[in-house]
Amino acid sequence: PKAIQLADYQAPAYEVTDTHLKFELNDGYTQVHSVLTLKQVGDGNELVLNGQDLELLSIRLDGNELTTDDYVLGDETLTLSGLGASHTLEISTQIYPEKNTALEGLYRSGGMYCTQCEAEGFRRITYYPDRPDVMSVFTTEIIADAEQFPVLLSNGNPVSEKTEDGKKHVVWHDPHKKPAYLFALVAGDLQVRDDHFTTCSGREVLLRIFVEPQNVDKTEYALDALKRSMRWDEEVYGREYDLDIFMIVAVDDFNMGAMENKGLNIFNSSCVLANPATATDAAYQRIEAIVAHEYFHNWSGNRVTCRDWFQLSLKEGFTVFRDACFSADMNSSTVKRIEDASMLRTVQFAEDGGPMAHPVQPDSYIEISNFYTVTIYEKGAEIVRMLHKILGAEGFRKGSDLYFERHDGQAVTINDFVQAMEDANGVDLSQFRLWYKQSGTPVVEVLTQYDHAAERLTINLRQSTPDTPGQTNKKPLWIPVQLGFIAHSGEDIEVRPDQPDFWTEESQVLHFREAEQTFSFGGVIEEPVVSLFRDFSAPVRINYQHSQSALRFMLQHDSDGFNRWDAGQQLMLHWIELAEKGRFKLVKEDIAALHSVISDESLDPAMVAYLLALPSEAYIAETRKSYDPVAIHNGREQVLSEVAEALIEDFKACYERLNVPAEYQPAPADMARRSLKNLALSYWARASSDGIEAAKAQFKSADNMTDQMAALRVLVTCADQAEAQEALNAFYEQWKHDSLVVNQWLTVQCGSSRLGSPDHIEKMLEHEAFDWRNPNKVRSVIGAFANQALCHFHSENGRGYRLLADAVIRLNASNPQIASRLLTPLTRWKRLVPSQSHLMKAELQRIMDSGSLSKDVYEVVSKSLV
Ligand code: BAL
Ligand code: ZN
Repeated sequence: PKAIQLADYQAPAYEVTDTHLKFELNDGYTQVHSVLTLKQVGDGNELVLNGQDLELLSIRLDGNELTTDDYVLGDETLTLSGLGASHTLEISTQIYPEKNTALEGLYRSGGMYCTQCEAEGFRRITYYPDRPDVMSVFTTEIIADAEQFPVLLSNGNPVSEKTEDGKKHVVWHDPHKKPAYLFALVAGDLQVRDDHFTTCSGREVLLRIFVEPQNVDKTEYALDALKRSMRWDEEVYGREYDLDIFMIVAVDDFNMGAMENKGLNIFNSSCVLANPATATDAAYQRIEAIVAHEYFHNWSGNRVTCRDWFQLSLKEGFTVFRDACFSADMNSSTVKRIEDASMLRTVQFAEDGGPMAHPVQPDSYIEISNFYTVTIYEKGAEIVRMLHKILGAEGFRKGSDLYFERHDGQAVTINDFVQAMEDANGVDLSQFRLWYKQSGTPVVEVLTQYDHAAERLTINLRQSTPDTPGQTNKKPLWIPVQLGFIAHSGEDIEVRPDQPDFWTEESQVLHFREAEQTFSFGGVIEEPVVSLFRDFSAPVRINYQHSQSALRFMLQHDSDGFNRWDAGQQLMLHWIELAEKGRFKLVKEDIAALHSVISDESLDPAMVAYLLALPSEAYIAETRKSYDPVAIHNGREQVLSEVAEALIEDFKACYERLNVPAEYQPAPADMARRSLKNLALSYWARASSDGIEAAKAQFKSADNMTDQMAALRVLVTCADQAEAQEALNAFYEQWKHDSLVVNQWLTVQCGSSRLGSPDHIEKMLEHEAFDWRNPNKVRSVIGAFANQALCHFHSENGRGYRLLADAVIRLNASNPQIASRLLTPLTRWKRLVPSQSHLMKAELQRIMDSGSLSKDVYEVVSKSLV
């Protein structure tokens, strides 16, 4: 397969001003008739249409039927040459949604039809210029059996509806120009929950969530989150919704989390359905964030879209930043920041240091589906966040206003976004643009020196970015360093650099812009603890050795919640390293620091839960140049047990204090209480049989999934094997009718470092609840195993790797996107200890040799083997 290059971008010769689609959904096959109004807008008289797995029935140009002499039909294109200024092109194709297991284009999920067109799914529906810079006004007619498919949906507003001879016909019209990737169609026997929203200018919008009948009682929270998102986007960005109707549909078989199709968002049911009995607090928070994310795309993605797929982060990075700020406003902003930064440091740093490392604006790809990555999304969001820090809230808003005003209705580039920020604020962001072009995680080395006599502190900063595939000799970046000085009293003292040009008072940010810079600060009357990169102000690795006592001090006193948490993480990383060397003993100062955190009732309980949680095995691995996953697991387990034993009375008391009867509410304060309660339970149960009994009691009596699942996880982790299995069996009996709950049940065991052995995984692949066609099931079993049950996945005999490779080979044929995503853990082979590394590489090679690979899998495997 050939790589596509950003440098080869050419504007289209023709635009499609209007697109009329007619879908006839029949049992076993679907016919699609399109009428495209073409207008020449660029150089050339050639029109290239994309098409994949289509049966071409007929093609007419300006009413005349064309023969095979009139066009060139390639493997994945249909080309017409010698065209004039304007034409009408009519095409009929036949497709087979029932056989579509890739879940791209039009497919069947259970009893319904649905679509997924981003990035290049529309070409599996009909021949079309399937590229985001071709924006068209769509009218869609759907014809289907009235009894089986009473609900027929597409983008925009409904125009007409009738039933004739047992067939239902509906027409939808979307007045807003859009690229084909935002097209959507749904047909099914669905129930709807309705609500209304009055926009800031007083327009009434009908809000509708369509679900299968058994799920109507799981729609309230998403609707509520939608209304909050709509209001927030008006208040924070001045963005109003622009159609009379906004629809969400829940679908069980879905490759992604959700999709922002204009006016008709389609969601993976796991990212939208919730009620207290079946969804955990984490699921509620995920739903709130994803509903907001998809809604925010209406402006950042749909009204202003991407010129080409190299610009994917234009909409994704910006929209992730927007949804993160929304979630921060709805909940605890510090906790949200900890969660996001922790994920970035674990997953994105690993990607950025591996064979698939790519810039936030890549310059080439083989399969664009492989680039829906944490780099494009989360690192992209961090870049937007840095702009926000550099420009300030007001300056950033001026920039976003200009961006939306200037580019509404256009398909644009990342550079257009930065240009709007630049023009609105009169700043030069040329150097800042490098963040989009250079891959790899920058490393910042920090040296501090305090001169007591001169009352002066100096900070020396040096930056470098490691080589990554295809990139060497990187230039210095503009790195915002949010900074604080903490006095012995625990209070912050004023930060006043001698170089005011490099300092923004509003955000307390130092602008670090050269390979090496030294900043000095006068009037510092005592040696402070230096709190660097507060709020995780830049996505970099920091090399700065705080002493153990400084870390304990920060854990108790840093006014910046993120750094307070991070200080604890650094302490714990050190403990785990010592434990791996057989030299760990929790000292009384550590116990005192943890005790002061757990007993501080003035703190947000959700924050306390994070402060007391050890770094994940995946993050620990990410901090090492080379790692032994089993040693990490054992070291971490030892530290967990010592902490549990040392603070057993604290954990017990904390659990008992917070385990109060209360009606379940998915509200921030209640979620925070449950998170600390369940963390305390997990430590208590590790250290005592009373804790296990408390978990059993909670498992039996819980009236909400957060508490029930937390108790089950504790039993799976700490109870003896028979008791753990008994709880799992009881849980399955209780919930086997609910597929989303069953997924959680699969995850808790397949991701368990106790139960998730290769034998167990193979058993679960044969279980009645498992289904290879459903991506959520695959993720719950194989994804959980390979990403969470690390000591089993990395078993010495290589069986874990073999199991994953077998799954990838199997899915390569049916669902390449999922196959390629599952592969990620195997791409890390170079960082593992040699004994594991060569076993992993051998499995990658076996995949490579296994026969006809999809572009998706080929790209990841071939780049990983280099
Ligand atoms: N655009 C694909 C799904 C999402 O990022 O919203
Ligand atoms: Zn998105």
